Amino acid sequence: MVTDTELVVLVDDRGTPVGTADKRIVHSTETPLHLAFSCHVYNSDGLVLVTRRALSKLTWPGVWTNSFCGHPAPDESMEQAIARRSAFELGITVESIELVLPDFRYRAVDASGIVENEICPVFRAVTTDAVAANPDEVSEFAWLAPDALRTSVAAAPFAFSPWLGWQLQQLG
Ligand SMILES: [Mn+2]
Repeated sequence: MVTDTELVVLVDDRGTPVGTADKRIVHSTETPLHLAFSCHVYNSDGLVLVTRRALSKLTWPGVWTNSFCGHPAPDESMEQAIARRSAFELGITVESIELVLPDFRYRAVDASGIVENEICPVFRAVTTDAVAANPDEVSEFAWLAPDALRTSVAAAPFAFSPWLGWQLQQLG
């Protein structure tokens, strides 16, 4: 029996959990709506961390995006999922976790036709740690002034994940 299956939480239009699915097969050309989060990490200089998704990832390989994302497991809080993914993807601990876009939801199709379809509250957090990126998740990273990131995404939205562009628009 497989015991390391990573489950995602399927939700209805109101965000109510309606079941679970294996993360490895839930993302397809007909991905059902499920629960996720995005996190934007800042350092003590006020710079924001952007990351380039590993080329081995199923969805949006090689695309620059916000610091990290993830899917809370059933019975896992958002804060617990954020702590788990920040350690796993970036080797950092985050503090001062703040919910900044509670109602963010998006559907997007990547270059290979794979769909993301998530209710995806957006958080900001702070770290004082040096990033030690997990190469299975993140191939490169950079710390940017928030204004520089906004300018870059506005000028060349195709060079970034679609959800990052929409999140920055909604954050105003
Ligand atoms: Mn997803």
